[in-house]
Amino acid sequence: MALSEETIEALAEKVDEAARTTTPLTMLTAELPELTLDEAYTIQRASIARRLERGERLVGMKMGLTSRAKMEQMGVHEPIYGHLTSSMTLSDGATIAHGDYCHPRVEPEIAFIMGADIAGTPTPREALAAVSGVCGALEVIDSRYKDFKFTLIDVVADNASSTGYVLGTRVRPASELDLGNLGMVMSVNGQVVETGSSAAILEHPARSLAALITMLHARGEGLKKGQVVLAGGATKAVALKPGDQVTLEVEGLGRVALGVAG
Ligand code: OOG
Ligand code: MG
Repeated sequence: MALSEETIEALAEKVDEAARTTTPLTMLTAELPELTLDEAYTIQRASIARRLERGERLVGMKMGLTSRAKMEQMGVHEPIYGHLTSSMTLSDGATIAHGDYCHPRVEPEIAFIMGADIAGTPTPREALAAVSGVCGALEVIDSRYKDFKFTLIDVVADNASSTGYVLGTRVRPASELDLGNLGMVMSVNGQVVETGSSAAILEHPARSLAALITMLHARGEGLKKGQVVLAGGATKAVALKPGDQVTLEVEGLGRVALGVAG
C-alpha cells in the first residue's frame, strides 16, 4: 500500500525536527517495515522542502556509501544520495561546536564543482565534462538515528546523514589530475587516522558522479551549474570529539581543515 501524502509529510517532519533539534530518533522502519526506497527518497525531498521553506538554499548533492570501507562500516551496501543546503556549508578551517550535533563523524571526500547543467544517464567521462573543478573535502555526517545505526531505507529518508561539509580552497580542473588515484590522508590532532585513495570511490569518483546523475534522472531531475557534489567517503568515517583538529591532504589538491570546539 502506497503511503499517503500526510504520512510522507509527517515522516519528513520527524527527520527534519530530529536534525533541527539534534534529538536522536528510532528508525522509521521500526514502525513502518514496509517503507520502500522510493518512498524514502520522497521523504528526503519533503524534509529538504521544509529546510528551503526556512530560507536555506540547495547548494548541491552528495553521494554516500560509494566505498567498500563505508559500506562495511555502516552495513549498507548500496550507494545513496542526499541533498546539500546552504546551512551545511562550512569554510576551510572552521570550528564546529560538538554540542550542535548528535554524534558527528568526519570523512575524507573528493568534491566536484559543476560547470554546466547536466541530466540523463551520462558515462563517467560525460559527467566529468560538466565539471569545472575538483577539490578535496571533509564531510561531517550526523545520523539522526540512535547509535548511528540504520537500514538503507532509514538513512535515505534522513538525507544520507548530511549535516556539514568543508571544501578545500585549491580547486583544479579534473584534466590536471590523476583523479582515479589521488592519495588521501586524514589526520586528527596531528595523528594519521585514515589513509586511502580516490580509487576507493566506486573505482573512480567520476563513476560516483555519473551514478548520481543517473539516479536523479529516475526522478526527472539533474545537476545545475555551480552546484557542489561530494563523491562519497573514501575511507571509514571517524567519530569527532571536542577539541579535535582534523586535516585532510589530497594529492595535488592541498589541505582542508576543520576544528571541533572543546
Ligand atoms: C551515510 C552517509 C554516507 C558517505 O560518504 O559514504 C556518506 C552514513 O554513513 O551515515 O556520506
Ligand atoms: Mg560522505
